[in-house]
Amino acid sequence: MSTNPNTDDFFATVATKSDSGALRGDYSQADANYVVAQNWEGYTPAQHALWRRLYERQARLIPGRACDVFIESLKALDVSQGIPRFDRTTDALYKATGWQLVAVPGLVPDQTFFEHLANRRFPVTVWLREEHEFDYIVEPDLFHDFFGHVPLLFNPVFANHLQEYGKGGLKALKLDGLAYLARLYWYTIEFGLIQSEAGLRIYGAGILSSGGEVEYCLSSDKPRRVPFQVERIMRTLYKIDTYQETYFVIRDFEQLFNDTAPDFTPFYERLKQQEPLPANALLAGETNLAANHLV
Ligand code: HBI
Ligand code: FE
Repeated sequence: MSTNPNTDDFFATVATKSDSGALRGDYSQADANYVVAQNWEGYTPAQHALWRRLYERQARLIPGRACDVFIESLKALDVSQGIPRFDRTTDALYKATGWQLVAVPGLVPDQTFFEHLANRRFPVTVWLREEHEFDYIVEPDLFHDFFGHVPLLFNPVFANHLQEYGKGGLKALKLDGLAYLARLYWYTIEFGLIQSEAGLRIYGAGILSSGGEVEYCLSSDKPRRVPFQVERIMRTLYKIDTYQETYFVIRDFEQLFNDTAPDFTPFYERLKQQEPLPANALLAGETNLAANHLV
């Protein structure tokens, strides 16, 4: 299978987490950092066509819903016509913010994932979902990783934040705080909303790569929309198989960067003494921000 020393542990962990008990990617060619060659030439015309359809659907949904920097960066990336070449994107990205894309077979161990981020490398899965998964997929695939995550890496404040998150992840592993930091990632990088003068906007990659949640998260009256607060987020459980029950809203990317700058050691100590909050909690004194009611 693989030559990585920690592979067996990793596969054992994944087996307990995923329905199929297995990872989909081919890990046999991965190096010690789980990096592989993208092998762009290997994608079939049908896979490029599927990418174009995924892209078209999402691109149609995001005007007035995604934050401006996402929309502008996506346009500049010019990847509407087929599966992008990671090396070409890296050329542009490295110039903009010093980040690189690395190709990975799929999910990688937490430690590896954080080491990449801490070194300004973003792991992008090489395989694309299949036709029958057009609307919904559990594991991150190429479309989620690239379309959802890469555009914001062109924003310097966000790019710096994600590197700090990677360093924080390595620290959290030592402090037994991973569960708390993973909640922060989930409710920001994956499912975060941001305030704008024109109303709420999306910056979370899990939403931006989803066919249904783009509209739901902004317009539905069902979920809560709560001002961003780090320790509150770290206490809050999340759902992985339904739309989110709560979204947390940042004022701007500076807030995300600044509020996550402190040493989380005391946070973790306090959190370990507390019960987690359910995904739909609304605390006393907390504002539930109104939906956008877009038309
Ligand atoms: N691997 N490829 C990949 N992508 C992820 O988002 C990812 C991962 N491994 C671990 C991981 N995420 C988690 O540690 C974080 O989401 C907290
Ligand atoms: Fe993701």
